[in-house]
Amino acid sequence: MPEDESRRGPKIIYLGLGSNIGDRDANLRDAIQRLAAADLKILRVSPVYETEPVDYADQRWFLNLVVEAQTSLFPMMLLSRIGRIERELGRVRTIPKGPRTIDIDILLYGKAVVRTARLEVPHPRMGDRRFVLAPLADLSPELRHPVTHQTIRRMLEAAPPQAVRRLHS
Ligand code: GSY
Repeated sequence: MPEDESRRGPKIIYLGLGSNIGDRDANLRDAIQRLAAADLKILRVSPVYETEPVDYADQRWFLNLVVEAQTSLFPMMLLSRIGRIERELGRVRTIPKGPRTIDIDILLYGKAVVRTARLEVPHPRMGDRRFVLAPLADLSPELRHPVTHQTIRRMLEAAPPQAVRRLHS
């Protein structure tokens, strides 16, 4: 992949959203509304899943979904936008990997590979997370990971066990 993949024209991106504090469903909807902008067009939203917490088990189950969007924002600008929306929605980082009103992760940014101290894309842990892969596979099962070239369907089949339950479309 050319180094400047992230710089040529609008890109299709996939964002993973999660919430496990307060009205989880309302938090997700609020975040999607705030993400939508002239430079970030929401294309599709996956079904919502209720998912067992990973990493830090002693917390409420999450609601997770994946958004497909088209954006002209460069990756670091997208990261800043996301950070602003997380703050607006009252996200406070207390326990690392712990409860949060909203979490928005950049999963994929076109076919770009970004490796900086602040941002890694594709998301480095997406292959271990059914809470990401299940909703992503609902949207784009044949999409390929830009580094491993595995399809999302195959990544989901190979992912470690985690309870995830689809709630509604
Ligand atoms: O990285 C996203 C925040 N997060 C989640 C999540 O969104 N869903 C589940 N099921 N577990 C999680 N652990 C963390 S950290």
